[in-house]
Amino acid sequence: MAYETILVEIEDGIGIITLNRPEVLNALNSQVFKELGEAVAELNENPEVRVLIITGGEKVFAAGADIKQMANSTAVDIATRGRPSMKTFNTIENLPKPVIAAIGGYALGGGCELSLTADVRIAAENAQMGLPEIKLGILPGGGGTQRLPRLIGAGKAKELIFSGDFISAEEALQIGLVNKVVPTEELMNEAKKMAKKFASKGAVALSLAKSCVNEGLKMDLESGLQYEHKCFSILFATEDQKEGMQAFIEKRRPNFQGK
Ligand code: DAK
Repeated sequence: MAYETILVEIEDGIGIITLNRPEVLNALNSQVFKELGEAVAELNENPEVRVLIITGGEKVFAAGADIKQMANSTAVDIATRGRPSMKTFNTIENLPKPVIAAIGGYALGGGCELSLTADVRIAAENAQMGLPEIKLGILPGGGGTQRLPRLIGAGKAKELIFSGDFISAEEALQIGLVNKVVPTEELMNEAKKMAKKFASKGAVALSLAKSCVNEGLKMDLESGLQYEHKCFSILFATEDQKEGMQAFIEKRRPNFQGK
């Protein structure tokens, strides 16, 4: 499919989506949300693609939702037209394939919230992250008040949300907002390296492991453990489980087929 606001490539089983509105620091307008949702769904359908990377390249991830597009919206507009963007974020979060956000430069507001929908965040040394919505008289409405405290705890999340401050990649690492910080020019190589490591594993096990963590976070411990046990049992009906354990016994690398 042809897109105007994003670039989509497939490289060695990795689907790479690059936000592409550099003139406005990759601000997320309704077209970006729409195209992003479509691209993610398309890559999900493609059996060749085992892991996704979402990035804006080394210079800027995304400086948030498009303020110029949002400025004159009414409450009714937001309540009704905001749904496709929420849907895109939810689709990414619940995608059965691992998603890595590769963050260079600004990841602010909706940009930061987009990165929160990924499973893993890799930040370049030049990354600056934050939720500056409060400075615009609004609050983080793309999941920031919900996903951020679940990731880094309520206290730190409230500090970021109430102040609107930007934090450096190192600070983001310290508070657990990102998984690792890498030299800026190495951002995509590092993201691809991690993606390849994930891609070499069994797709069904990856998908169910992701589901266990995501769904488990919504449950009490006992229910989560029950859910995990069901998913664990299901994996014993896969060829990948047989292959993984046989490969261990035969002292060779497993060749997972995602079946
Ligand atoms: N929207 C529109 N344009 C933006 C933009 C944005 N978020 N960020 C930057 N730009 C544009 C600038 O207007 C400028 O365009 P021209 O003036 O050249 O036409 C160009 O990008 C370059 O920006 P600057 O000249 O400002 O560049 P600087 O290096 O001086 O400053 C900056 C960089 C990132 C510090 C600054 O641009 C900035 O503060 N940007 C705004 C950051 C921000 O407040 N972001 C939060 C936006 S609110 C939802 C989903 C998501 C959301 C809400 C609901 N639902 C699911 C319902 C999200 C809301 C938000 O993100």
